[in-house]
Order: sequence, then C-alpha cells, then structure tokens
Amino acid sequence: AAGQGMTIWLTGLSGAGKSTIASLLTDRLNKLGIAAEWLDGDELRRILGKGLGFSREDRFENIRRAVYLAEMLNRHGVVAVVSLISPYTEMRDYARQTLPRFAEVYVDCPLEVCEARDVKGLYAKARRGEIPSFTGISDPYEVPPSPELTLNTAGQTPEENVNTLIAWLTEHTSL
Ligand code: GGZ
Repeated sequence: AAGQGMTIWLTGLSGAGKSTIASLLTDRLNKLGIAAEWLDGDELRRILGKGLGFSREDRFENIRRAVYLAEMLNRHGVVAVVSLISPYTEMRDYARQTLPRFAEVYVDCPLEVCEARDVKGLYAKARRGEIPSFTGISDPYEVPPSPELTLNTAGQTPEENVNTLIAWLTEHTSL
C-alpha cells in the first residue's frame, strides 16, 4: 500500500558509486511525493559512529545502527535508502531479516575501476599500508549471492542506474 516504508540497501566497494545513486534515488522519490531518507555510511559514522573502526565487529555494529534507524523510518512510512559497504553476507542477511520490506541492491564495480577513480585517495593510502583493513585491499568484500538487483557503475551512468532502480521498484514493490 502507499505510504508503506521499505528499505533499499545499497552494498558495494568504496568508490563503487553507492552514495551517488542513493542520493539521486532519494531526491527522485521525494520529488514523486514519496517520503524517503538517505542513510549514508560516511555520514552515519561521522554523527553516530564515535569509536567505531573497521573490524568485523565494528562494521557489524555500524550496520546494526543503520538497521535500527531504517526500522524507525519504515515504521512511519518512510523509505530508507541505505548506502553502506556492508561487506559481509551475514550482516546484510541480518538487515534483511530485521527489516519488514527489504531490497538488496548490489552496486557492482570492479575493484580496478574503484581504485582508478580513487575519489578520496583512500585506495592509494590503503595500498601504501596507511589504512589497515581496507575493503577490497586488505579486508574482504563478499559479493551478494542473491541481491534483488545488481547495478553496474562501470558501464552505466548514475542516472541510468537510478532509472533501472526505479523501474525495478515500480514493478516489484508497492512504491
Ligand atoms: C573501508 C573505509 C575504511 C576501511 C575508511 N574500509 O567510500 P567512502 O570511504 O567515502 O566510504 C567508506 C566508509 C566506509 O564506511 P561504511 O560505513 O560504508 O562501511 S561498513 O559498511 O563496512 O561499516 C570509505 C571509508 O569509510 N573508509 N576506512 N578500512 N572503507
């Protein structure tokens, strides 16, 4: 039914383009009159992540906090657009099991492309050993075995991907 919240969960490597897609999608939904909030990893960690690092446990705690917020938003009919690396299948499954309506979107981009983009210079630092446990370099990223949708950001523009996502939502959800 209209006004039912759901969570759209974007997972992928750093620099894959999760934030760009999430931000565009949230704008598009709001313009369509659908209440939506964007929960971004970077921002969440800045505001609520004091003391959280990048161990498996800390990443899991980060995900737990995002799920808690998404659940609250969903309860009031707000769509939560979550963009977190969320590198472990187990943590994404936790989100799936906890949230009432859930779509996992794999933002797929080859590591080489993310590394070539290196928007924030983090990959270079990780390669120099200045950032330990960096996803894709010195820490795992488990490719989602069965996401609802996969978007490719190496060959598609953000706008194309958001269109694909909205078409998918229109066909498969009550949004
Ligand atoms: C991965 C890291 C790391 C390490 C800092 N590993 O692309 P960004 O830069 O702007 O966003 C990334 C963010 C990762 O936070 P998430 O909350 O999405 O991760 S998780 O879901 O695993 O909890 C990246 C930056 O922080 N960053 N150090 N070691 N990404």
